[in-house]
This record gives sequence, C-alpha cells and structure tokens, in this order.
Amino acid sequence: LGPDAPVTDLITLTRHTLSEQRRHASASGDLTLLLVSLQLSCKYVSSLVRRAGLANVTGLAGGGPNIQGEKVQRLDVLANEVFMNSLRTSGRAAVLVSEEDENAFFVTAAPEGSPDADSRPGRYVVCFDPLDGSSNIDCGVSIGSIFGIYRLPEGSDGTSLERDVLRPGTELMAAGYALYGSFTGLVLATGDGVNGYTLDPSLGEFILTHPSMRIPSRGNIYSINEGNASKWGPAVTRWVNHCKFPEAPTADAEGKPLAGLDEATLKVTHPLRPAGSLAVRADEHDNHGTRKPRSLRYVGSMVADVHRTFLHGGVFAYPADRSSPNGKLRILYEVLPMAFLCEQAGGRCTTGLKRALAIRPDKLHARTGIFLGSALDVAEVERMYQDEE
Ligand code: AHM
Ligand code: MG
Repeated sequence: LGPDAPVTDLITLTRHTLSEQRRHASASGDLTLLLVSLQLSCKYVSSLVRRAGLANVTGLAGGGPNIQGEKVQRLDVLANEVFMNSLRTSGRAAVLVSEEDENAFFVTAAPEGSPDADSRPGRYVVCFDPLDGSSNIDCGVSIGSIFGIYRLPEGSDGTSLERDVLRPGTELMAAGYALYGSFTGLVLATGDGVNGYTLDPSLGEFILTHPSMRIPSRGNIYSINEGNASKWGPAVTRWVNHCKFPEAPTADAEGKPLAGLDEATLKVTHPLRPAGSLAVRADEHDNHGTRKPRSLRYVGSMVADVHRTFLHGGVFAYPADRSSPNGKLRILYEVLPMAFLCEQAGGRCTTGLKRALAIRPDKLHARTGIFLGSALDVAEVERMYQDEE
C-alpha cells in the first residue's frame, strides 16, 4: 500500500496501559479500569467543548459563585457531573475530590435497583479539576481537565480526609491532564515516565502519539500573568527582569569572577543582582551566553501553558504574591498532578523555596505558588529565591 497508507496497528491508551500493567506482575488491573472512566470523562467533556458555541453550554451557571468565590460556568457544572458520574460508578474509586465541590465525596455502594447496583467503593482517591481555565471557555481558547490518583493506604477503608486524601504528591500513583485545544490530547504518568495520546475523533480513541515525553532542560519561554507584577516579591521581579534583560555571565565555569568584573561594576551593570553574588557562571548561563531575551507566552489555562512548557521548555509560573500569599493554584488537583507529571518528564517544580511535590495540603482546596518546567531554568528561579533569604 506504500508508506502513506493508514496505520492499522494503533496503540490506544487502553492497549498501552494494559501492556504496561502486564509488565508489572503485581498490578491488579484496577488502575486500567479507573483510567477507562477517566478517558470517557475526558472524551465526553471534549465533545461538550467542541459543541460549546452551538449547544447552549456556555455562559454562567445559575447558583452564584463556587466555594472558591469564582464565577461558575455552565460547562464547569456539566464537566463536574460527567467526571463525578463516571468515577462514582467505576467501582474503583473510594474518594472523589473536585475543584467544584466544597467537600470530598466518599463513594458508597450504589442503591438497590440502580443500573450500577453491584458497584462498590474501590481503592483509589481521585482529585480532579474537571474544567480548568474556565475564563477561556467563551472565547474559544484552549482549556483542560487535570487529575491525580492516590491508592488508599494499606488497611485504610477510605473514610478519612487526613489519612486518605490530604497527602503529598510524592504519594501519587498516577496523574494526567486532558487538553481541549487545536486537538484533544491526554498526557498521563503512571510512575514510569510520561506518555501523550491524541484523540482520534473518528474512532473516539486516544492514540499514543508522544511516547516517553521529556521536558527540554532549558527553554526560552517564560509564562506568567504579568498583570500581577505590582504584587510580586523581589525574587519573582528579578527573575522576570532576567528573562527580559538577560544578564551576561559574571563568572567562569569554576565560579571565578570574569576579568574586569568587581562588585562595584556588577552593581552598575546588574542593578537587580544582590551585592556579593557572582552566581551567573558561564556554563549555566541561560541561552548559552547569547543574552537573547526570552519570549513571553501566557494562555491563562494552566493545562495549555503546562503542555507547551512540556513540549518546548521554559518555565510556567503562578507564584505567591503580596495579595495572594499562597498563590492561586490549588494543591491537590492542579499543582501536585502537574508537579508529578513534570518530574516524571525530567523537569523541575518548586514553590520557589521547596519542592512542590513534597507539599502536604492542610485542607482540600489549599493553594500554593508554583514554578514548573525545564530543570535548569527552574533551578535558576530557586537560586533567586535563595538569594533573597
Ligand atoms: P480555574 O480552575 O478557575 O479555571 O482557575 C485556574 C486557572 C489556571 O488554569 C490558570 O493558570 C490560572 O487560573 C490563570 O489565572 P489568572 O487569570 O489569574 O492569570
Ligand atoms: Mg482550575
């Protein structure tokens, strides 16, 4: 048929997770079944998104703001119902946490006579943001869904918020997101790297298109809402200025100050650099010493900004600032799943001062500041925070 003939041996998401599962003899298959429910949710939300302008699903929902004080869109409500219904009846979920709901939902056996009468609570906790980037719904800009999956601790019956749900990302078993953009994609990590799948709309199946995704160790993009600049602390201001007006290397690869550069000169040529710091070594200098300013890209949908960062490198940031001392993004269903994916793809994710994945939220909708992306670029942000200490 020639080299242009359609591929007939497709690796679907289900085929791929089943084959991964066979490689781990201890796996029970439960995670694969849970992922079937999550896939269905993402496909359903994708189909609602594609029809959004026509099918009366855009606009604000009645009922006022949600628990976070944010406006709720009709599509937020629909997406939440889609995820809730599919996971609740999957027989694999024990606890469900959604951005849209104030309280966690503890799954119980389905009532007699219902279509799922035989479904029982399972062993997994799923934390999800059913529709992230709601402010972009009505203008046709990319949005997404995010999820993180924990297994119940040994011996737990899945009834305790503290023991079963409020856990750091280091205990995540899997995490993923769906992107509803120029195509519908699903990116997934189950503890063994990150894989990207693209929805084939004619088949209704996610097909493996981006196996073993790796984030470039450096990128030339920074992504942040600059409208918040007046509220940033010094480290964020210095980092963003550094992205726009890159500093030349000030020391050689051994950290020895370059000839002609003393502290007095540095203060003049690098007004943003704290005194006593000759930290920009030639070998770790961004843009390989070219001093080319970085490009700004900011969609305002975390999934889209993170996905671009995974593919092209750079840093996505939503830092804590003076008016939001804990940042904006929620730990359980936005930050930790993305931090898990990021580290699994060889990237780095920090609050500025500590590894994001290690954070244990103290409540369901707790927030934190976050910088995520290319390992060397994020390390540079961390150095700027350390300089402020
Ligand atoms: P949402 O879950 O209510 O949509 O809010 C989260 C979104 C993220 O997708 C995005 O990174 C951020 O909010 C954008 O916030 P801002 O508009 O303040 O830049
Ligand atoms: Mg969100």
